[in-house]
Amino acid sequence: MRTAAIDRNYGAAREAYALRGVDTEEALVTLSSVPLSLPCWQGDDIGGFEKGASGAPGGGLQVTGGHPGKARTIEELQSDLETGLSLIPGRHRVNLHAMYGDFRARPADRDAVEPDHFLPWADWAEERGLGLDFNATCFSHPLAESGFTLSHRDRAVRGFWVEHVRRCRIISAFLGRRLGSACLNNLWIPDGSKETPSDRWAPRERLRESLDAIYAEALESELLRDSLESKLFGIGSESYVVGSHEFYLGYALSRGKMLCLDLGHFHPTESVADKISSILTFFPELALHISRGVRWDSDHVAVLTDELLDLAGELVRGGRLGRVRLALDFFDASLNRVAAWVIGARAVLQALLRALLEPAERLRRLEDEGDRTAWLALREAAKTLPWGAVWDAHCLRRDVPPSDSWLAEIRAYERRTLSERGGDGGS
Ligand code: RNT
Ligand code: ZN
Repeated sequence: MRTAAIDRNYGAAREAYALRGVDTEEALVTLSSVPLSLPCWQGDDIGGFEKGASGAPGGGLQVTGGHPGKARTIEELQSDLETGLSLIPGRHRVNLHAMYGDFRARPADRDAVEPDHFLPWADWAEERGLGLDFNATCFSHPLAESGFTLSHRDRAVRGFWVEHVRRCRIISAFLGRRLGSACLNNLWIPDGSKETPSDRWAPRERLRESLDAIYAEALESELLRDSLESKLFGIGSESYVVGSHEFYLGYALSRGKMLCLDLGHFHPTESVADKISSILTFFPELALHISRGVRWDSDHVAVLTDELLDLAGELVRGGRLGRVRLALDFFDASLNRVAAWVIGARAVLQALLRALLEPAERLRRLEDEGDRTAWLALREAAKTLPWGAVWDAHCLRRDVPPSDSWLAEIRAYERRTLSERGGDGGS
């Protein structure tokens, strides 16, 4: 669309919102300040760069599709991320996993990873003014094949994973310091079983001990934050997951850690949006993994669903946007992987924009007055307000293509770069 048309449409939209008591300019200032953390693992189907990596992540994580052009090296992944980031309005972050270090000169098993393995990422992020977040990789490894890691019955196996996660915190602290931006060190483990175990207690007791050993080191600071991600079930852990929501709720609250809620890690009809006000009543902050489960925790690319709108509304209405860390978590190999980042991130930003443009004050007043009829009428009317015109204007101001015109740049990148890599990553 022409710039002039976008300007014109925006002018009309601005007026339409003003009539409802909404300042679109203010909404755009807030929107511009929200960072999203992009999952590096969407770029290579959670393959990672370790020597001898099998290619399948395990731990119940399943990536489907074989679109050509998968990133095979750090440099390729960085180039893909740069392309994706250039098409998403705002300043964002990249979420790394321990398996994405540079192990070419100094191979290391998981219990030997060090900050040096992540220097190419730190240098790259520093040069581009990006923040980095980090995750321990407790899957895709022979010692995770039993389905248990930090709660494994064998002390030696537990010790291996404790050492891995302990080191991941050191790496996160390094990245946070180096970039001057708090690195979120998130922990998710696959531990669980296909059948209901006779003993649900012992693995949870062991997980608590392992976590206490990991967090014993007082590394947490303004530049390192720890979060723990629960799960309901996984492929191979259908009946029992050691790190359940209740487990981490108790652990995090008692230890001063942050919770991470993944949209795919609850019963399909359970609302994560509804949990936020309960959690933030007791916790200072909350981390979110924005994912889209289809029938199960399938990690589809985020799109503008009612669920996402509801979540964004909850964060914005409560004025709690500053207390959440938003990360995307999906992996889809059935489409252009760079486009997946762009589609997912733009959807999350659009959901936030729609929430920021809600006639919130009026709705709240009607609710307080108990006028349910007017409240519902206004809420429905607000859905038809021209938020798309505000979005397009935002894109132009932030120097990214509006609407779906960003796709042309992805296609050009695909022709120029991705096609050189061959089918299914060329390997
Ligand atoms: C798995 C969790 C976890 C992973 C990433 C790759 O169910 O959602 O966050 O997706 O660590
Ligand atoms: Zn997740």
